[in-house]
Amino acid sequence: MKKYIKTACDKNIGILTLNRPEVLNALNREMAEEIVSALEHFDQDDSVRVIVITGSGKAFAAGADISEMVNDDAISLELLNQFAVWDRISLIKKPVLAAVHGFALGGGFELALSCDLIFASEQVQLGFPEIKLGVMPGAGGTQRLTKSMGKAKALEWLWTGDTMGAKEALQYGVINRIIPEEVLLDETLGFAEKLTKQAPLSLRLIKEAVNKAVDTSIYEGMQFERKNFYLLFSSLDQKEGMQAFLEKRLPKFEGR
Ligand code: DAK
Repeated sequence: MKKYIKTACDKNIGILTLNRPEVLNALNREMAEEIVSALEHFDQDDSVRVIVITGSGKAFAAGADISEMVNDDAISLELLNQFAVWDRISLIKKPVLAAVHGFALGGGFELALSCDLIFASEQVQLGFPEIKLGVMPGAGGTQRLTKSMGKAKALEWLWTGDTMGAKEALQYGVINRIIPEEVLLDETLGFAEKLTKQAPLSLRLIKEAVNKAVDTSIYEGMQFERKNFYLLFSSLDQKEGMQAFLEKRLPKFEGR
């Protein structure tokens, strides 16, 4: 039984709902553990092909729980080593989609940026207000925002701590789509369902190769991509996919 999140599985989609609405889903340490272990559980579950993260109430997540951090110091944080939990998110192999509404701030924005795709509502407010607390993002915010919007724009948002609206976020490639809030989750689940029909091994190896492209030179990335391309040719789904094309029928993928 989870205290701060809810999980469900429907049509091969694992749905993780942040569920601490009374504090706008502020992420405390126990909640971070719950999120990461639920993601890992979905990643291992053969009935799940795509994962969707959403927030209950008025927000996706308004950041890490400030009441929990207020008395931290550098040594207590070093000894806690709480980022080790967060780092495990980047090891999730299946596609992870974020359906983001209301506020996604600080650690909440970092959680969204750790997802592969972000679908956001029209009224979303994204940002890193850490500077207003005298700190800075620590769970990948400076890195991920800079990779997605470039140095100059990222610095502007990180230095001001201002929130970014949906249109700006879309313009700078931070989010994938803007969707009216009342249908945000349904449309995200609809897109996720489309992905559940794709070859699961291709999905995960494409994700791995694209992430490599973000982190390595084009040459290294392409070598890596090539290995994953070859690897897919040892799957049954490659045989099925190509055979189905030649037989002019829809493929039936099994993830093997
Ligand atoms: N922490 C704790 N409580 C929060 C919270 C937060 N981040 N955000 C909101 N709340 C609580 C409020 O205190 C309030 O509680 P009550 O007073 O009702 O008991 C309730 O949620 C509703 O919030 P408001 O009354 O303030 O609602 P408003 O609509 O007026 O304002 C707001 C919404 C989002 C503008 C405002 O709540 C706000 O500014 N919140 C703080 C935003 C913020 O500074 N976030 C960044 C926090 S620093 C890590 C990972 C990541 C991080 C750190 C560690 N590890 C994995 C190690 C990242 C750090 C951060 O995120």
